[in-house]
Amino acid sequence: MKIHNHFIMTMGAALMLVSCGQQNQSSNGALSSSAAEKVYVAPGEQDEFYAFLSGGYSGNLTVYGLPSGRMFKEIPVFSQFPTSGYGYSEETVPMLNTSHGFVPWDDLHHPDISQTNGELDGRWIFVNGNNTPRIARVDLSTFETAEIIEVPNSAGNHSSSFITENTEYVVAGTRFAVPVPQRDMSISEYKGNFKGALTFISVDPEHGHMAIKFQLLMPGFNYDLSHPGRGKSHGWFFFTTYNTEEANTLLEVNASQNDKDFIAAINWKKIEEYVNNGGGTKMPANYAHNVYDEHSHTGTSTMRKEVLTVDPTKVPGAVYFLPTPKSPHGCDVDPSGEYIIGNGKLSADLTVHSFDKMIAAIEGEKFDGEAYGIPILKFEDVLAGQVKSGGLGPLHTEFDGKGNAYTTFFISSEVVKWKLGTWEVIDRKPTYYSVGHLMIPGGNSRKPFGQYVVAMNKITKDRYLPTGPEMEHSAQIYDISGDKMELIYDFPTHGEPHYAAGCPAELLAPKSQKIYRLDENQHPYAVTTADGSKVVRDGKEVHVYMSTIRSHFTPDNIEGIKVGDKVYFHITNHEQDFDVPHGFSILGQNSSELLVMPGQTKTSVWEPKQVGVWPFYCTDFCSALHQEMQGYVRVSPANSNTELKWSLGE
Ligand code: CUK
Ligand code: CUA
Repeated sequence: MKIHNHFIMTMGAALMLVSCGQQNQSSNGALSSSAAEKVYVAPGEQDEFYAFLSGGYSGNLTVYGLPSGRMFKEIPVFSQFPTSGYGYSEETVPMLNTSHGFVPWDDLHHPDISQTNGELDGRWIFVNGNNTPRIARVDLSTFETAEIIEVPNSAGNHSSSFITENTEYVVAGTRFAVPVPQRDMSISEYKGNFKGALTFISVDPEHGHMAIKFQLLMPGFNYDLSHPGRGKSHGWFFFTTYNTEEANTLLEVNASQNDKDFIAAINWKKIEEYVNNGGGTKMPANYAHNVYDEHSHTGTSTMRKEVLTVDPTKVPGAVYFLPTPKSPHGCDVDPSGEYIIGNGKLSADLTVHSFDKMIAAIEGEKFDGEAYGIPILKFEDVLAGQVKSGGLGPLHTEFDGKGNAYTTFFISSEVVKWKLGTWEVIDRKPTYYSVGHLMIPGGNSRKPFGQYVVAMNKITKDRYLPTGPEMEHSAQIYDISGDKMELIYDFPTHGEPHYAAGCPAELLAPKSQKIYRLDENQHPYAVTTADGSKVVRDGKEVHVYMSTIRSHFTPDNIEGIKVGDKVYFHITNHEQDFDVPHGFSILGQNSSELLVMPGQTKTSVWEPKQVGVWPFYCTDFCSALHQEMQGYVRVSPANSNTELKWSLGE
C-alpha cells in the first residue's frame, strides 16, 4: 500500500520535472519533497509498521504508525484511564492492586515484544513499572493489559522488561538498592547491607502467564538497564550498573567517583539449572499477581507469599562483572550476540565488550579481584573495541541488521551511526533536542527491520506551536535505508517515551481482534439474551443486569433505588460488529464512564446520595440515534417503600 503510494508520488515528481522543465529536487533536509513523500500515508492507506512508545510518567503505552507518526491508541496499563474506564470498572480495578494497595499510576519505561528464536513473534508486549515495581503483559491481539505482576524485594524496576530470545523469561532489575527484606534501619548503613535484586520471571509459552522463577540477590548497586544475549550468547543476560560506590546521598557527585562501574553478566541458564535441582532459598514475600481473563472480561488479584532467592556466590560460574567506564546507562547486545555495548553516560567513547573474549577470560580465570565474592574480569581482556564517537553523553544503541549500530547522545543531541567491528563513525545527525532512547523495529532482536529509526527526545522547545510551559515530548523519524540518515519527520508523543518497540504491520494487523463473541462471554453478570435483563436487590446492594444495542439500554427506566444503595450496573454490549462500543455514565457517579466493547460485560458502581430522577446515557456516538440512547433511575429516600421495577418501552 505504501509502495503503491510511493510509486505515484515518484511519478508525480517526475512529471513535474518534465512539465516545469527545471530542477525541483533540491534536497533541503526535512523540507524536501522526497522527505514528505517518505512519510506520507495517503488517506485510507495504512502504515508499514506499528510502533509502541512507552508513556513514561503517563503510566501507559501509546501505539503509532510508522512512517506516518499517526497515533492510533493509548493502551492503559498502570494508570487509570477514564477514556475506557480501565482502573475504574469493577473488572479492571484488581489489575492495579499491589502489596501497597491500589496504585493507579506508574512510570512506564521499556516495552519489549515477545520473541521466538530471537525474532519478533508479535504475541505480547511486556512493559515495566519503574515506581512500584511491576511488569505488565499486554496482549497484542486485543491490545489490552492481560497481566501485571509485582516484583518483591525491588525498588525502581528500571532494567526491565527485557525478554530472552524465546520469551523464556522477562527480566526485572532494581534501580534502587534496598534492605532485603525491608526493615527499619539507618540509611547511612546502606553500603554492604542493601541488596539489588535481579528477577527472572518465567513466561508460559502458551498463555504468556508470568511467574517469578528466581531472584538473584546482588550487591547493592543501582541496576540501570539490561539486555539478553542472543545467538551464541543466548543463556546470558547483561545489566549495566552505576553507583558501585554504594553512596546513599548526593549521588550526582558520590556515584561518579569510580572511573569504571560494571556490566553484570548473568548466566541465567546456570542459575535455572541450580534452582531446578533444588538450589536457592525460599523467602517470605508479599506481592500481587493480577490476571485478566478475556472470557469473563474480569481481572483477579492474588497475593503471592513466597519468592525463591539465589545468592550469586553460591552458584560458581554464574555471575561476573565487566568493568565499564563512566556510569554506563544503556546496555545493548548486537543481533549476532557477540557485542555488548555499555554507554558510559559521562563519557565520549562507547565501550564494546566481546562475548567470545568474555568466555575466554572466564575460562582462563583471569580475574581482576572481586566484589562481594563476584569475580571481576579485566577490562582489557573483554574489550572488543571503543567507538571514538566525538559525541557527548551516550545513552542507548540499536541495530539495523546490516552491521551498523546507532547510538543516541543526550548532551550533544545527536544520533551517531557506526560500524560494528571496525568501530568507525559513518554518519551523525542532530536531534531536536536531547535524545534519550531510539528505536528501530526489531532493533534489539536477531532480525531488525532497518528502514527507519525513531529518536525520542526529551526537550521540544521550538519544534511545535507553544502550549504553555509544558510541551509534549517530540519523536523524530529518520530514514536509515541508505548510507546516510535522513530526518524525515517530527511528531509529538504523549507522556515521556523512554524506549519503544516496533514491528511490521503484517505481524499484528491480521490477527487483531475485532469483537468478543457474545456466546463465549463468561462474565458472571453477563446478559447474553435479549430478554435476560433484570434488576436484583440484595440488601443495600442492587445489581442491574443491563444490555445495550443500537440505540437503547435494556432496561432504560429503573425505580426503587434508594439513597444509601450501592448500585452495580453490569452492562453487556450485544453488538457483534467491529468498532461498535457503547458507553455508559450516570450523573454524579464517583468514577468514570465505561466503554464496553462488542460482546463484553463491564461494571460501573454508583452510590446515589440524593433523591431525584437521574439520567444515564451512552458516551460513544454509536448511531444516528445515539443521542436517544439514554435512560432514568429514580432514587427515593432511604426509608421509602418505592417498589423495585424496571422496564423498556412501557
Ligand atoms: S531510560 Cu529514559 S532515556 Cu528509563 Cu531506558 Cu535511558
Ligand atoms: Cu451507544 Cu451511543
